[in-house]
Parts: sequence; structure tokens; C-alpha cells
Amino acid sequence: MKRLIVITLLFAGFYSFAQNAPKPYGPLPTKTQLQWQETEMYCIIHWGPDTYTGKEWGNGDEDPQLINLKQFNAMQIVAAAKAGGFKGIVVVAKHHDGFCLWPTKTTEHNISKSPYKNGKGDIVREYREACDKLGMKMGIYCSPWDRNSALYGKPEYVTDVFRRQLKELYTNYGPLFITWFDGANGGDGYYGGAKETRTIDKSTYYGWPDTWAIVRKLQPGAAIFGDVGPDVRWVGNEKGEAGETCWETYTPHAPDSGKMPGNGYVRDYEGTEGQRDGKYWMPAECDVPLRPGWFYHKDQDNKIRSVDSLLSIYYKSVGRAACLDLGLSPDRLGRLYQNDVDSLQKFGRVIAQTFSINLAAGATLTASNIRGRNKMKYGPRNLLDNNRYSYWATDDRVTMPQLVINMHHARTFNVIRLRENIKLGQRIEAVAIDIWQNGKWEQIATATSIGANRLIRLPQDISATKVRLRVTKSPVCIALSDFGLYKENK
Ligand code: FUL
Repeated sequence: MKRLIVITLLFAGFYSFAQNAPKPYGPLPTKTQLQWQETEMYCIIHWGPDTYTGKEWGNGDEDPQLINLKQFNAMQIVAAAKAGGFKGIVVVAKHHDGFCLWPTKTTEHNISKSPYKNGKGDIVREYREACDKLGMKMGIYCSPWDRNSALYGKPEYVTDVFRRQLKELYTNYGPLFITWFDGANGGDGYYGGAKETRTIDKSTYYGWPDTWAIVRKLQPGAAIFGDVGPDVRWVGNEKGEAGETCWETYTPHAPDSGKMPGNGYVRDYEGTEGQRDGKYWMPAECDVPLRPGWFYHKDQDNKIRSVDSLLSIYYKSVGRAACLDLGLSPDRLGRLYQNDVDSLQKFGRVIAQTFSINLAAGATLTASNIRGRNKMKYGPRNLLDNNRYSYWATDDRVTMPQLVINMHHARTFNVIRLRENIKLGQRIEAVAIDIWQNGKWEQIATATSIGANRLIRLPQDISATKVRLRVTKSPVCIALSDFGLYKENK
């Protein structure tokens, strides 16, 4: 009998424990989106005929003989990205000029028609091998717009050229973490010698649902990027900046022309902030080149973003729950110019040093409501274990809790990191941070839209023993997974 009671109690305990997790709120991320989010920073790499012609958008009639180099140093490029703290690369396998960096069967306009490695070269494969050796993720950009193809504008281009190219790329180059679909279409081009302007309806021409289905089938682990998502949205600018308030949720809208949303047709400015009541979980990617252009131009060798500029971008992208996609531009020798390498390395060092020590690590944590959930799996100590998905949850009715971190000694910091367990949705709308100073609490910062990662970069160093977090707006109980204090040293 006694045993039965114990078992019953255990079961009841387990049951209430299991019941205790907060209910998810709003749209939720998929596993693929979570993995993309954890990548945080990657580099998009533009190299091809434009590198040799000095253009940004090749016309499509560039001679493959331009690609006449002895070595393409994928290892040097990928290693430089890794030293910068980036976790992956996106290879621009075909840009708008239509030149394919892999030996595709879909067009003659490809690397095998160049002198590179006597026509046996495959730049995409070289990137893949470098990524594998260096433990980096790989993604692919294959431009929908193709200024070389004679078929461009006809349905056959989509079915027989573009989609077949995607199939080759998704089948032969290992697992991808992202596939990147651009929205640009400038109209005019070579088009197999027609040399004319061809306009298409960007919302219907590429048959996005069928095109995306190829990704889902062949690369189920790849997040799909595009102006209309469906997994990752464009932030709406090429400055690398998400909005100060940046929601993970978003509903793509077309401009007032009555068009259906399609890549290149959305109201891109809405991507900067997203929408609190957005229908889809569709976080933002912030793309920005390290140089003024996406492709290498000699006269930009001294116009490379400084560490300060990269840090500012970092806090405005990764620090606002977006991912940073930094453009790298290998030169005519097939490697990154030294100034680019140096900038990446210095930036990587500052980021690694800043986030290696959480000054709150040994603190005592006191939450305003230490009942229910807090006694169990969802206590505030979870905030210090550096795990994105273990979290502190309040009781259902407690939507504006407070938490005091007592570090017992004064600590100096200038960055605050907050994260939600986004598996339960984006819950928190606003917070405030205070420090205990001269016998009272003083507010030092506020922030909105926490999500996967919110970094508050303070304008000056702050020294304090006790720091308080106040959630000031949330429609439901919170599920916070991180509260960290850091010191950035340059
Ligand atoms: C844009 C393109 O038009 C640029 O050339 C570049 O590839 C950038 C990443 O995306 O839309």
C-alpha cells in the first residue's frame, strides 16, 4: 500500500512537472530555422566574371576566358571567414550574369569553358572541401535572374535551366544550411545574343512553391532565404541593420500595385522590423558587403570596413535577433586581399573575447516570483548556463517579473545579453535594466523584442554589484534563457 502511495505521488509529481512548461505562444520556428538562427554569422562570397570586368552586375556576355587563374584559394577564404567568428559561407554559384562556377550540364556558360584547371575546375566543390576541412557550414546562392540564358523569360528557363541547376547544386555538394534566392531583376541583358530587355512577373514566373519544394526534398536542413521567406526574410536594406525593434514574425505584403508577394515585390522596408502580429516565424537576415561592392574592385582595397564598423553592424544584426551575412569579395588571384583578412581577424578576436566571460556567472539570482515553475526545471539559474533552450519561466499569470542578479562584488560591463527560448515563440515585448546605485535602483537601459538574441551595447562602462531585469511588457508568461553581462575590450 505504502509503495502504491509513493508511486502515485511520484507519478503525480511527474505529471505536474510535465504540465508545468509554459504553452508556446504565436508562430514557432522549425528545426531548420533554429539551426539557421544558431549560425548567427556567415559570409556570402561573390567571385566570378565581374571580378575581372570590374562590374557589379555582369551583362551575361562575359567571356569565360576571363577566368584564367592558376589557383583559387578556397581554404584561405574560408579560413579568413572562420577567423572572423563566422560559422558558414554562402557560395554565389551563379550571379545575374549567368556564369556557373560549377561544371553544370544546363549551360555552356560555365567554369569548364574557362582555362581554369584546363576546364576541369569546380569552384563550388573547392568551397565544399574547404568548409569540410575547417568545420564550416555551406549555403548556396543561385541567381534566378540569368542575363546569359536565351530562354530567360520563357517557362522553359525555369523548368529546364534554373530548377535543373538547383537540382545539381543540391545533389552534388553535400548538406547546405541555407539556400539564397535573390529578388533583383534589372530587365536588360545579353540573353543568348538577343540583347534586349526582358521583364517577368517576379511573383509568378519562378513558381516559388514548386521551386522551394526542390529545396525541401533535396536539402531538408537548408533554410530558404528570400524577400518572401519562407524561412528567412530579407531585412530590407544592405547596410547590415535590423530595426531597433525587430520581430521574428512577419507577413510579407506586396506594394500597393496589387501584385502577389514575390521576391523583389515585397514592401521591403517592412522586413526591417517585421511585425509583432506577423503570421509566420520568419526572422531577418542582414546582408552587407565588407567592401563598398559585392565583387572585388582594386580601387576599393582601402575602403574595407573597420573593426568598429563591423562591431556596430554585429550589434545591429546578431544583437537584434537577426543573422549577419557579410559579403566577401575574393580578388583576381582567387584569394582575399590582406586588408580584408586583417579586418575579419580583428573583428573575430573582439567578439570572441567579449563573449568568453559572462560576468554574471557566479551571481546569486532572486526572482520576483519564486513559486511554481521556479522551484523546478524552470528556475532562474538556467539563465547562466549558456544554453539557448534551458530557461526561466514564470507562472502563467506573471507576465512582468523582475530578477535581481547579485554578483557580490562590483563588476564592470558594457554589453547585456538577453535571450528567449524561442522554441516557445517570441513572448517578451519590452524590458528595462537597472543597477543598484547610491541606495536605489537606477535604470540604465531598455530594450524591445528580445527573441533569439538581444544585445544591449551600453554607451559607456557600468560598474555595479547588483543588476535588475524588469520585464515591462509581455502578453504571456516569459521563457527567458539568458541574462549575461559582458565587457567589450577593443
Ligand atoms: C543583390 C544582388 O543584386 C547583388 O548583386 C548581390 O548579389 C546581393 C547579395 O544581392 O540583390
